[in-house]
Amino acid sequence: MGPGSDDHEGRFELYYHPLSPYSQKVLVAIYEKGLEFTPRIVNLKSAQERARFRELYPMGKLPLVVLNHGPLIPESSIIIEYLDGLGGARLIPEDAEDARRTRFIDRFCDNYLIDSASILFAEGAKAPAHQDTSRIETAQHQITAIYDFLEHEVSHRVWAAGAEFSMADCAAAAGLFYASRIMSFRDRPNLAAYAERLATRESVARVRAEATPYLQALLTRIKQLRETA
Ligand SMILES: N[C@@H](CCC(=O)N[C@@H](CS)C(=O)NCC(=O)O)C(=O)O
Repeated sequence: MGPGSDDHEGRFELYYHPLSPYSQKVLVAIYEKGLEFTPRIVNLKSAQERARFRELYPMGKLPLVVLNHGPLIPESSIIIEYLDGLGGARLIPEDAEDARRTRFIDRFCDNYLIDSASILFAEGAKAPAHQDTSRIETAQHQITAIYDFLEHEVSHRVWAAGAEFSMADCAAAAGLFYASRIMSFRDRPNLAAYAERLATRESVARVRAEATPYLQALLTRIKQLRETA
């Protein structure tokens, strides 16, 4: 199961990049469900690829699902809702209250964790003289608040939104992959244990293993740029 080269009825294309956190969130969902898909890696740093991708989807945001003879499906959470309809273990529970909690933690991880971690990562890639300190401080405060919130949530749950792995964990895994490299979980034992459960989950481990060569290449490039700055 997983990436394949032949398009056929029912298979969807996924435009993504292994380093993009929102792409990672959707890949975790796909691997959880064991769905077949046709991978289309897009490097948005290439002006040519970015322009070509914007012709397909004017917002130019990854990930994007494209169906055979069907509509475009952008937005990671909406993609996961779509994937839930295809079968496999549910990532958005049927029970209304469980679904509400799952969607809330998913939004929370997207809007605050992933976005703040992305800001810290982007600022960290700049030479110190070019870093925006107030942007960094705001993102650090957000991540501190998120860590505290998650520490409480996973003190009484195995997964972020309940007993079963859900869309909330897909989003948390993507955010924590980056945030934990920049800010430690210091004095938050429940969050540290949850992060360890995520890291050993097959779907998450696979997504991270696929991202690792890209991450290493990026870190090497950042180091070289900073040395020559
Ligand atoms: N709300 C969107 C966010 C997607 C997003 O921001 N993707 C990033 C990559 S992780 C992107 O495409 N950035 C390129 C850009 O903003 O130009 C989702 O959940 O899919």
